Amino acid sequence: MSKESEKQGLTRREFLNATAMAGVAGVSLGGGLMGMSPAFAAKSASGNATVGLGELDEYYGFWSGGQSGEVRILGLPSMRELMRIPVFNMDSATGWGMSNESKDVLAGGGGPYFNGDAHHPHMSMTDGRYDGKYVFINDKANTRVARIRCDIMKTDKITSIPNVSAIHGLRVQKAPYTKYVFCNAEFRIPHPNDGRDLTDPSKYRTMFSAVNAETMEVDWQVIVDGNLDNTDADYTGKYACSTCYNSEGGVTLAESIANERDWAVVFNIPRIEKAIEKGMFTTLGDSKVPVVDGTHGSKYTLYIPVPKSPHGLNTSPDGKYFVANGKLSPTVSIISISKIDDWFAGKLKEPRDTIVAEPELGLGPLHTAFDGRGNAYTTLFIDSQIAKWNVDDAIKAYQGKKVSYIKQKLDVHYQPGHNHTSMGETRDADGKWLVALCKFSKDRFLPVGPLHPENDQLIDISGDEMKLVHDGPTFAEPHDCMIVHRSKMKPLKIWKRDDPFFANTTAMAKRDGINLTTDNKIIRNGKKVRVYMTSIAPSFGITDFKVKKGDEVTVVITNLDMIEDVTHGFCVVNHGVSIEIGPQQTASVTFVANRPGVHWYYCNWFCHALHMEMRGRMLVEA
Ligand code: K7E
Ligand code: CUA
Repeated sequence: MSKESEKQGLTRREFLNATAMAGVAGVSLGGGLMGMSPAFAAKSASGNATVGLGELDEYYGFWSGGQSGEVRILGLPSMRELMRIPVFNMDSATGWGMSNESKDVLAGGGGPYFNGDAHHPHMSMTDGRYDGKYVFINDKANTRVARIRCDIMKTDKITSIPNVSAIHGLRVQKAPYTKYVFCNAEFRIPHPNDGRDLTDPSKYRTMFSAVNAETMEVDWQVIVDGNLDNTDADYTGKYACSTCYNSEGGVTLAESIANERDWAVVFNIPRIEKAIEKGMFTTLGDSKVPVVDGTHGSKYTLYIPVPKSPHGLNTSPDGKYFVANGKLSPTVSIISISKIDDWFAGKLKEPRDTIVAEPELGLGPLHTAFDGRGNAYTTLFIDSQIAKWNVDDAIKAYQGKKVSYIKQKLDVHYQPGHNHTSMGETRDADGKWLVALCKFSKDRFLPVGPLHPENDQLIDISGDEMKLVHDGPTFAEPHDCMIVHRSKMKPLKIWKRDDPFFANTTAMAKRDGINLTTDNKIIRNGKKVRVYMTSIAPSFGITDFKVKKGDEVTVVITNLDMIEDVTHGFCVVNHGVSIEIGPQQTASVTFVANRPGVHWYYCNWFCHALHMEMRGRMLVEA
């Protein structure tokens, strides 16, 4: 052990002690945390997971960026932020929303929109295990679903979901492979929403949608009662289950919370698929997506009454249970998946016969994560705690046996929403780390104005006791995250020349007779000018080009550098033009040259000692 790590170890112990003390004294953790060691020194309390300077993390964490519309990659356990992936937002650094390639992706989602509200990132799976291929994420704000390619860590598809409003809950089909991405639309609207039934909420409906993971088209939709919230899938491919509030069908708050119980709704995927195969579906308005009626009493769904306004829905990694989190009720409802089989086989009397336990955990249970050793970890929004409890013990207690199922309650920072365990939504749940995403940071960090950061906390769950090991601010508003072992990931270090991400641009070059890796040429076509150039540090293949005022200019750049991390940029001063061009990538941007004069363009990604000199002139004739 080096002097430095010894010192960090000591600070760690002091920190843990301070936390334990603060736990007794309520939740005023301030002083004890101020002196904690830097984030990169996060260390498991069992002493086996230090990430030293220059060492690589064991896990990739994918964080949703909430209202920022992006996805972030953190290394765990260090909690170092590694990358931001623009998805629904515009991004000045990478030119997302400016480059033609990103505009093509964004166009798939309708719009134009410049905002997103990204809550739930989830990776594609095979046999209930992460496959490292895609991450899918919802946009509640503009009713969209996006896909990120994990080899290049860029968004490659965005789909606008028809017939519904506000996609919230999102999860993937876990087995046999991710054929579908399941998406819950939250708000109820008239069907179709074309101006009819405006003031008749009894006609409003929402739907559960299955997006095809490869084509990103909506394969089918299911009409439901109530408002859909969160969702998860089982480990056989047969079921998805969604929490559902507002069984009343109300439009005001009071109307929506009148009933004592709402539902967890189970979708029978094979039955829905069979109905669609047989043509037993309708369509709505202009949409061609097959729609089946899964409202109360339908053979496609099962409505299980649970305490009102349930929120998170989580499948245990042994594949046995769906857990619906109570939110307004201090309980979670444990639903047996084999009893769902029994229900659909006609063997049960009441939908609630599928519930095998309803343990009381504390105030405001929102989301539950699992460690693969039979324990569950539930965020208590109101208590600002994580409750660790044992699933089997909770079931025994429900059967009347005298066992205490709560193992520990850990104070976390104010109002935790989601939590997530390492590999915890897969068969590989390894019970090492738990992240709590807290909505407030209050006085925890240097004040930065009325808008405060939020607070991510990392908890070591490898031992018998949960131990808080990291506490760090984060920008608006990570709803959720997902923790993937690095062995599952194979990101590229430089682009492949035939990458489909820029296939449209390559096709355009081909039509223009251009060889992208050798040619530096200007093609004119009336008022359209296409400037093809290469780049190799520290110069652009074309250092000046002339256009006329009002010309529509498309600049296409191919970065010939083969060296990892030598990214160039292309920025035209006073034109709102800025794009990223990674090694071996082709990227393009189109703009109107509407001001006569000399306009310099420059490389805005540091690439070379002569990076400042990597520039050229656009000469615009009056
Ligand atoms: Cu609980 Cu959108 Cu998953 Cu917020 S959701 S916390
Ligand atoms: Cu190229 Cu900086």
